[in-house]
Amino acid sequence: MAEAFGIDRRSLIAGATALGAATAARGARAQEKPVIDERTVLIVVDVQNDFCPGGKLAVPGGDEVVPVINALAKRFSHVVMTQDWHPAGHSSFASSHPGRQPFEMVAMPYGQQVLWPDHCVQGTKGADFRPDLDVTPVQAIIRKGYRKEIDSYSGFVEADRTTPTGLTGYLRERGILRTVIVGLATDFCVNWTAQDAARAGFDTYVVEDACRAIDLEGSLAKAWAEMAENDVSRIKTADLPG
Ligand code: VGL
Ligand code: ZN
Repeated sequence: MAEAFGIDRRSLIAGATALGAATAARGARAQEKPVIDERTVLIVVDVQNDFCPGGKLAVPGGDEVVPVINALAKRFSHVVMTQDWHPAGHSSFASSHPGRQPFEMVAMPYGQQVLWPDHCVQGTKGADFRPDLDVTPVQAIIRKGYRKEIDSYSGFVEADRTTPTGLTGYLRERGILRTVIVGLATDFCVNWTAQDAARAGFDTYVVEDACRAIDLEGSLAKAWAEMAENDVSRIKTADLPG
């Protein structure tokens, strides 16, 4: 029933969009499938060594997204990547909180924070993009999580929910209306990046087979539910035009 309602609402708002709004406004529902044109950007989230098998915060199957993303990126004229980029001793690391273990929660001034194993430390191999990831088509790399006291899952706004990374302005200046989001991890950085993209007014799509999840205690199902509630469309690579 919820799905039937979702489709209904989507087509209603798609109709309203066709009638008027030239720019994607908050609340404007993305169409079922995106076009890939001069106003569409591919955002590749955190495809870094530490999030792949053998890395410090390995996402199961994380490396499997690489060939999928390499093929996809060739079809976009705008490609941006995000890079998790923490200083040593970052406040999201369990090692910075005596007596605490990775994957426990801790209260930060900006809210609840998962504590992670040390990962993506600036200048280390773990923070590098996967060597087989084709970075040739990439026009901009947005680094995030570089402030010691604030984490940033999102490529748009840090975890305090107020500090912008500059990505919204960059995409707006380039005339972007649609974002297609892929990478690691579905339930954390992809999720937050996608919700913020939609909130910023971009029609937003997450390509599920070009993502992999950490899935901590149901976080993946929760992430998909939150994304759906916040106007993020879930698609597959096969839904994209060739
Ligand atoms: C991420 C946890 C910590 C991610 C980054 O890229 O999803 N997850 N830092
Ligand atoms: Zn991180």
